Amino acid sequence: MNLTILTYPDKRLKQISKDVAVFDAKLHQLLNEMNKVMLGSNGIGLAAIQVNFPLNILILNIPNSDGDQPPENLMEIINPVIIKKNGTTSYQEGCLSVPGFYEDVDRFETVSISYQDRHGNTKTLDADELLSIAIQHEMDHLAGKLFIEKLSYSRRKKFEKEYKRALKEKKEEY
Ligand code: Y12
Ligand code: CO
Repeated sequence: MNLTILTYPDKRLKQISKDVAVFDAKLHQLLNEMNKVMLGSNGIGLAAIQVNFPLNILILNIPNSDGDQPPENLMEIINPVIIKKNGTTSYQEGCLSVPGFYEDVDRFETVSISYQDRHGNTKTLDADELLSIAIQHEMDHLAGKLFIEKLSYSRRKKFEKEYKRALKEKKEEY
């Protein structure tokens, strides 16, 4: 399995992901490979659609206070559903599928989700702070949405201009 991260404006990122029905060795291999790609790219969260698997899977490894991401902090979240949400907050988000661009995005302050683990066991999780934001960011990917779609008209325009210029400069490097 050689996973590569899809980047904006790749249309495949717009696909709506489907629930995982089979919790087998193939799923475990995908989760393991996603973790390698995420950590290898300095990411803290990744949805399966970002590596072209339109399945309701997201992984997270929120860095601890030393900035480390030990394996025991890895969270594998399959078929998530938000069951409770509260408050509002704003955070400067980044995305491995939109490299080099960070913007403030409004989110719910806390969310509770129900999900399944890699063995199909159903669990619930109450999330706040960065974990809550990361879950909402990754769940948007599962719905085919990127964080840039939540920007105001003027910020989105600014993004498109800057991103296009960065892509052009990158092309000219080769
Ligand atoms: C809060 C907000 C957003 C999330 C979603 C997960 N986002 C990431 O993991 C983003 C990582 C990221 C890493 C990058 O690469 C490096 O820093 C080397 C990057 O690339 C550049 O900026 C060039 C962009 C994004 C969770 C919590
Ligand atoms: Co993202």
